[in-house]
Amino acid sequence: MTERSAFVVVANRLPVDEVAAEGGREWRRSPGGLVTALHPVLAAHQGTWVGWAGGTDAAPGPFDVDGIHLHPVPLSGDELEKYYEGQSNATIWPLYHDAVEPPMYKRSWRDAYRRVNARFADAAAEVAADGATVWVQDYQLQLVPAMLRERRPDLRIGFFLHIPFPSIELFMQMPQRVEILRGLLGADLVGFQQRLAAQNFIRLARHLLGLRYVGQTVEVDDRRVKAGAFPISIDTAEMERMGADPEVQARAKQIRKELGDPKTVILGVDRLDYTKGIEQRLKAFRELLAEDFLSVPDAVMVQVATPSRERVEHYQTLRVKVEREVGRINGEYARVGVPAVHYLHQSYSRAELAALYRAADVMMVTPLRDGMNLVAKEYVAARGDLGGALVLSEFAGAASELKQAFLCNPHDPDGVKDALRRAVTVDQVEARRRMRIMQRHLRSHNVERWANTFLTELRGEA
Ligand code: GDG
Repeated sequence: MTERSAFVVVANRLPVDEVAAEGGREWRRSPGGLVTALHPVLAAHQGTWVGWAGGTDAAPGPFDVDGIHLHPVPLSGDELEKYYEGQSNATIWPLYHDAVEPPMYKRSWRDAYRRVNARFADAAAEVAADGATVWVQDYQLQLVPAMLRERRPDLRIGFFLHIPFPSIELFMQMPQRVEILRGLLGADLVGFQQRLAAQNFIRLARHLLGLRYVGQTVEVDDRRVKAGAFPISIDTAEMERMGADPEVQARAKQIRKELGDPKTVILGVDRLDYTKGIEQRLKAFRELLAEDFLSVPDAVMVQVATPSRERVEHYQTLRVKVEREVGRINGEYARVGVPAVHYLHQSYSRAELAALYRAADVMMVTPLRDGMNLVAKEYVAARGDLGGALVLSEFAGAASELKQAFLCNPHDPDGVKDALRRAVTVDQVEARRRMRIMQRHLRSHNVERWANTFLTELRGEA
């Protein structure tokens, strides 16, 4: 029988990657804030992480990495297409991001989502010890809390949504709306990035199911379900260390040199996703070039667009649109040997990202809607030199905390241009002042605090 744990994390992916090693392949912990934050809690409780290991061959049996038990859940090729690419990423993802692309609804996707969520709930029920705390993560697994409660009423169940939670009007589109809401209400504590999202959820419970609520607590079947805002963060100390690393700094210098030592380097780093506002920022850059406010080679833009969800149609269309815009800008404004936009549809190491952050005079984070946006926080933390300026969309969760950024409405092209103009021309004293305040905030509000706050509240110790 599997060893049972007092603390269990359930997430779509396991926090490990399979890498080539001497004598075959082995599992390594993947970099990422969530696993960094949860590792100490998992290690202290002989905790287990339940998730998909990647791949659609038979899943490996349970194994340990760095003191954490990993419990793989298998997915078939058909399930990957319907549960993950379909219901999770072509229905729920666009709907929860204000339907900036139209959500697609399919019965077979919903069926697969239900089937896979039940499998995750079975696995969690199997590995959780009596009275264990189980923390379910994100939009792929919204049915798991209720399914798990049905199997194991003794558990303390938390759920955290990493993406926005939409208004009632939008949520009501979803054919599976009652099932999803009931799924989430299976938890004792439902966490969101923003207060507004928690409010949307509570009001929805009244609107759709007629449930009573007092403050942030909904009453359902003689139980109380609490909703709250728990804005996620980064491992600030780690990003500060990376930014201060002499090798990273040397690489940052080299990057600037390779770019032709321009006066102004403008940077974007995102998964290639239609919520991230990549086209909007390219357009702002193009118009400032057209107006001669910026000119090549004095100013160049670097856009890292990490490949993402490449089999989902909206992502294929987006790629074509972004690449067309990059081509247009370079066609009009590049010189031989000096592109205006350096477009990189590739993945990079964390150290290379840190070097890019250190090399950038202006970081543009312009999502149309984003739960939080960790790139904005990473950029600030990497700038121990107090250099650089952050342009940030009001529609990113991060905007509620990073108030000293140059905030803009990404739906308003003049607003984006204005923020970029101000970030490019800000005087040093003012720029350093803004950076310093944001860094102070991130030092106290790091991902460890996020996890502790959520878990303290979940265990009723708050
Ligand atoms: C979801 C929500 C919320 C990017 N390219 C590379 C790379 N990255 C890293 C970044 C950052 C992370 O990926 C992206 O996090 P974001 O928060 O910016 O965005 P999502 O992926 O959409 O995340 C979001 C988040 O969940 C957490 O709750 O903030 O709102 O949408 O850490 O640095 N990392 C590496 N190579 C790359 O090329 N190594």
